[in-house]
Amino acid sequence: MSAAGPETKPSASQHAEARVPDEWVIDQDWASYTPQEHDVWRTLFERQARLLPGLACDEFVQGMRELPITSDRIPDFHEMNQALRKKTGWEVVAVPGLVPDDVFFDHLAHRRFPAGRFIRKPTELDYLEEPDIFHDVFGHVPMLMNPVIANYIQAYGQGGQRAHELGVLHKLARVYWYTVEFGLIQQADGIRVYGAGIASSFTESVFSVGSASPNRVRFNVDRVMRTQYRINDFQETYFVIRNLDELLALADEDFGPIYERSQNQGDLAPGQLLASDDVLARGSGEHHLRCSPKAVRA
Ligand code: HBI
Ligand code: FE
Repeated sequence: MSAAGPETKPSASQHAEARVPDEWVIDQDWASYTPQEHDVWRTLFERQARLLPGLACDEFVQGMRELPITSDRIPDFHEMNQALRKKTGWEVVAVPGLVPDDVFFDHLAHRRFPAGRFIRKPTELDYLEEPDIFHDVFGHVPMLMNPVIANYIQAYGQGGQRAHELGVLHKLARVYWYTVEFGLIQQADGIRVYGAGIASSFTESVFSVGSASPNRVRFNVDRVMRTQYRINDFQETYFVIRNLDELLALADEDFGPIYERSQNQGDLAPGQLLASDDVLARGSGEHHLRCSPKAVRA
């Protein structure tokens, strides 16, 4: 995902000077979670664990199985990180909420996944503005147990700084959005979820795979880079990869020429389809017709 020519993954030491101060990292302070907060975790975990068989991809299920994450309490990062470090060399660090882009990228480039330490309130189980511990841990960490996703997300962190300098960060962010957050994958038994934004959402996990409303289009990085996305409603279009190795290839690809090609092509609205799209399912669009206009991230 470098923009400056083919590049193998740099070792952490090559990035040592670029390290940002640690002030955005906070102590998880696991002991201070209240019984009510553990209850919210349990509620979310139990309903999602019931739902995901048949919806989540095999790699997600496998990652979850190998992690010491259970319904009965909010995970302790120290404990969870032992399993994660051993498997892919990643670790989770606690942050207060959304962190600035450069800090976010620096963490990812060093295989540290920034996770909210707070958990949503019982009154807002289905919608929240900032990523909380349920989204970040339940949604993202199982996939970070997979070596391919582990490399892909690190490459995204490495590509972020470069994309920022080139003024094309929004384009890279779309690729992250439509893969790491809202990606679908083709499996032998059907289309399945690998994106964390979907996997951690009770309503969207059903919608993304089962509803007739959204488009499901074969993933194509040029196409995705031009596509705006919805930040506070279900996606109108999901992009489907054939297998995780597709992301591995993407991580090694030079994004420079892709950014350049995309300059001459306009942005696409979230629900728009192109003649050149490999459409797996053309959506009816009914969900978004019924809703009032919602925010679209250009
Ligand atoms: N911070 N904690 C946190 N989590 C995110 O997912 C996140 C962030 N800061 C910036 C950011 N994401 C995105 O805007 C980047 O992908 C561009
Ligand atoms: Fe996320």
